[in-house]
Amino acid sequence: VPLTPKNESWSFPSDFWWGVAGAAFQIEGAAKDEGRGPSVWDALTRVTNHIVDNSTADVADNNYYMYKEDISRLAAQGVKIYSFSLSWSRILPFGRGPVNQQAIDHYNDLINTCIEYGVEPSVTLYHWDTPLVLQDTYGGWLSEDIVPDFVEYARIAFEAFGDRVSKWYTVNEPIVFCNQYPLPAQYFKNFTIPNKQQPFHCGQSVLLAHSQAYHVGKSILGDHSSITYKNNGGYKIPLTNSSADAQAVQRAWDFNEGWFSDPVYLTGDYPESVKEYVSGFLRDFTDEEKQQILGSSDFYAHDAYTAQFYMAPDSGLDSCIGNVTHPLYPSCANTTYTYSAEDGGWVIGPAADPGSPWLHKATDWVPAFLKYMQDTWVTPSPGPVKGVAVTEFGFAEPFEGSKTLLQDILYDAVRTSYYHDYMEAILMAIAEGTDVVGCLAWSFVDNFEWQQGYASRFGMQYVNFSDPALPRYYKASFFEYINAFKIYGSEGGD
Ligand code: PNW
Repeated sequence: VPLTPKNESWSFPSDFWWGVAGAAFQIEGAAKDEGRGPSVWDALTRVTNHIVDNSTADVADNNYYMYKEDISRLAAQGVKIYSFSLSWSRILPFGRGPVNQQAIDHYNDLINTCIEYGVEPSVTLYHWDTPLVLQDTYGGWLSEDIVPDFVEYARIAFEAFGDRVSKWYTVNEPIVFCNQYPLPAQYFKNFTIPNKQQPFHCGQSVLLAHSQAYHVGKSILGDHSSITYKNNGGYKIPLTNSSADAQAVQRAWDFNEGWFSDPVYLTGDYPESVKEYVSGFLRDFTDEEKQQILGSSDFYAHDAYTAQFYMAPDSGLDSCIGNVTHPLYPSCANTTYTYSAEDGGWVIGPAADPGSPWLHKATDWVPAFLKYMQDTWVTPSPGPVKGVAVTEFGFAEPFEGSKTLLQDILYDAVRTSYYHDYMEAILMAIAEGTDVVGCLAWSFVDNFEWQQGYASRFGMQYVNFSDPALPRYYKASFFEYINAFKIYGSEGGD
């Protein structure tokens, strides 16, 4: 049989951008070095049993010192974009006030190293590591006092790095870090806001801070830049075709994505269902604020890992809102989470590592998911929004942590098939007319996976955390990901 090198109906558009992502707290280490101040996550790693393996990120991947090696290993594979986050408490150890020049020097060198190696640097300003002092002083994101502090931090970063960085993200997944409120009881000051209201106060501060930072960024960077924030959540599938389940799905979109996307892309304000829920405890946005929020994004960025089934709970559609059973659940919505291999005629694939029960290999759903985001927030937006980007996607190989042979660890068959199928799904979506503009794989190395510590691994490179040298090794999934662009990209194979 003659070889057909690729599916002829699929290809990445020539301006499709792609790369890999990581985040400061999860990889940097050097927690007390070169003037870095503590963040809330340094504190959370000291709360007994808050992290499953009671580990800290004091060293993590030691990327603060190994960034040159890390960047060269990405360049060696032909990776186009390296997306990383800045540590706010490294740049501003007290959250505001004096700038730590060593941090600016560090990130300058990191960015310059990327450019030397032909890798485009891309920056997220905030990936969950609030300077601890701001949490203690006014409750972090629970208070609107954070807005001017965040905007000033953003201005400092745009001015320092904006000449070399053109793709910026203000905040990573407000759905996740806002639903982490309330933080562990008694640990931080009690700010007297009832638990179920806290996520919405956080979300309000986020929308104000993001949108103001967006406008400051545009005025500094100009129009060649793009700035957005990263939303998060799975594709939502009704468990049955009942109207109650359809309503539950809509509520879930509203209380997850719509909570942040409707204001930014559609109306300047929350979805009606959210407005109704928060009325009485959250102030309304002013008209000027709505104007500032609407249109504060250049493309739709979504961390689109997975899909979930939703159904109407017996206890009523509002019963799950604000019910945070696990701080990393993105959703306070009215959902019952089912993940049988087959349900309602729809398939959701194997679960990831037991430490990440929210994550299933639901790649069959990706074309519908991407089209949903385009049809719901991109196309109807009054402003110019350049398509949908998958700014994180990845998988925790089941039981990878219990493997002992390096050769078995590096053969990450489930993660590899996840990337294989996911890249096909993106190509299919593009062929069907969805404007998918780029993607970033999570993550380029094993790292500190928040409450899972080092017990859950998302890396396309293995890191041996018991060796002080922290050696990196490419896993099979890394090659699988790269191959998609060699086969279907405009740059050709090699
Ligand atoms: C992302 N969910 O979080 C984060 O941005 C990363 O820092 C993290 O390491 C990565 O995913 C893997 O967990 C998510 O419940 C948290 O759907 C929760 C969900 C998705 C992503």
